[in-house]
Amino acid sequence: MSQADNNVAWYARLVRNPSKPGPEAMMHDDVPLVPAPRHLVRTIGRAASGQVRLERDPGLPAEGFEIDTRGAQPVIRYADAAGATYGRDALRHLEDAGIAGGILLHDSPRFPHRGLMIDLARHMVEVPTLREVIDAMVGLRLNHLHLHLTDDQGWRLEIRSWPRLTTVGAAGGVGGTGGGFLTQRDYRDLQAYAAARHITLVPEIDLPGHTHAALVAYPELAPAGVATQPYEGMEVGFSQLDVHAERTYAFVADVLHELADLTEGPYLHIGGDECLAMSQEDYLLFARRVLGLVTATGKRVMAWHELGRSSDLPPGSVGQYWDLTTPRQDGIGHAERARSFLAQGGRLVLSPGDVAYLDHKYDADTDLGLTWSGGPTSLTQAATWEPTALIPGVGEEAILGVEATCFTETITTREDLLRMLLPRLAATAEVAWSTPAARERAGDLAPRLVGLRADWEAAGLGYERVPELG
Ligand code: TNX
Repeated sequence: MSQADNNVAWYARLVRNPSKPGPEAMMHDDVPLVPAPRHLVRTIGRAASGQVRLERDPGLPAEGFEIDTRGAQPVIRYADAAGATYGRDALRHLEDAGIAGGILLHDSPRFPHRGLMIDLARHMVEVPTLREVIDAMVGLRLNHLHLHLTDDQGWRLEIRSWPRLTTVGAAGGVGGTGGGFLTQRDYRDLQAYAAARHITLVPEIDLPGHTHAALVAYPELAPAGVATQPYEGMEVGFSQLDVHAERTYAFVADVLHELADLTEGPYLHIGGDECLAMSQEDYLLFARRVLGLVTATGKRVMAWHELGRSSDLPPGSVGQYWDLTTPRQDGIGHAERARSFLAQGGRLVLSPGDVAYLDHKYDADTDLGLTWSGGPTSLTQAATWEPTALIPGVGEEAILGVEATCFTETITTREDLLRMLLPRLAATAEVAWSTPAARERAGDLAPRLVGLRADWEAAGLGYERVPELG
C-alpha cells in the first residue's frame, strides 16, 4: 500500500467515516493534535516499553515526526528532539486508544510559535508549579512559555543592579497576597528545565505602563518622583515611568541587559500595553528609546500589539495581539496596530481575549476568573476559532503563532491555576498545531481528550470538569 493510501486509511479509521477523506487528507501535516480514541481502555503501549525504533530524518519539517507501524516494530522518524518527543507521545496515545496498528502518519505543526503566558505579577506562581505547567505544555506540543514578570502589583525577577525591585517591589500582589520572586538562579534553572522539554522561555518586563511596583521600589523613576504605596487592586492603565528622565533609560538599559544575559531565547518581551495615562508623543518617545535598547542587547523585540503605534520597530519584531476575535472599534485601533508589525517586517502571535485568555471564567457560574472580553470562555469556544479569520489583512504567513494567556488577578493557588488552564490549554494548543481541515475532520475536541486526561490524572494535574467532557 502506498504511503498516501495508508494516510487515507488512517483518516478513515480516525474519523470512522470512510466516505469522507478527500485528496486534502493526504497532506503531510493534516492530523489533529489530539486523535480520536476508539475506546477508553488504557494499555501499556510499546512506545512506553521502549520497543520502538527511533530514526532521525532531517528531511522532515521542524518539530515534525512520522509514525510507521506497518512492520513488526513501530518506527518513529523525527526531525529534531521535539519531534522525537511528540512522536513518542502520539504513538503512546494511539496505542492507548487501540488505533496504532498498520498506519503511516506524518505530523508537523501549522505554526512555529505555540505558547502560553503566565502572569507571575498579580500573584506569584512558584517554581514547582511552573515546572508542572511546563510538564502539561510538552504534552500539548507547546514550545514557548512567556512569563509576565512585572506589573503594578509586583516585580518578580531579581535584577542585581536594582535590588529594591524585589526587596521592596515583590512584597505583595492583588489583595495583598501572592508576594515572591524568581532569583536569577531560579530563572536559569527553570529555563534549563523548559529547554529539556523543547520549550523556550520568553521573559516579559512590561514597560512603560504596568510599572507601579517598580515605582514603589524606586520613586525617582515616577513622573512625580514621589514614593507611593503598593497597589493591591485590579485596575490597569494608571502607572508609567518618567519618559523624560535620563535615569529612566539607565534603569531600562540595566534591566534589559541583565534580562538578555539570562535569556537563551531570541526574544525579550517589553509589554507596551495599556499605557492609558500617557500622551502619544511621550509613548512614541519612550518606544524609540526602548526599542534601541533591546536591539543593543542583541535580542529581538516581542511586545503587545499597542507597540505598533511606533514606526521604529526593528525588523523581525513580534506583536502579540490580545484584542478580540473580531477587533473592537474602540478608538484604539487594535487591528491597525497589529498590522503595523507586519508593515515593519515583523509577524504576529495571536492571543485573542475572548478565546485564548484562560483567566476567563468557563461559564457564568465559575467561582474565579474574569470576563472582560464580553463573557466567559468555554472549552468549545477556546477550540473553535481560526487564526487567519481574525484581523483583515493578517493571513497565514503573517502569523508566527498562537499563545494562550493566563493573568492571575483572581488566581492564587496551584490548583486554581491548573484548573483554569486545563482542559482549555489543549484547545489553544490544537488551534496552534493543527490545520483547519484536520480539526474539522476530527470533530469536537472534548471527546478526544481521553488520553490527555489520563496523562493529567497520572501526573496529578487537576483540570476543570467542564460540561463538554460529559
Ligand atoms: C488585559 S491583555 C491585560 C492585563 C490584564 C488582563 C486580564 C493585556 C495586554 N493586558 O493587564 O491582566 O487583561 O485578563
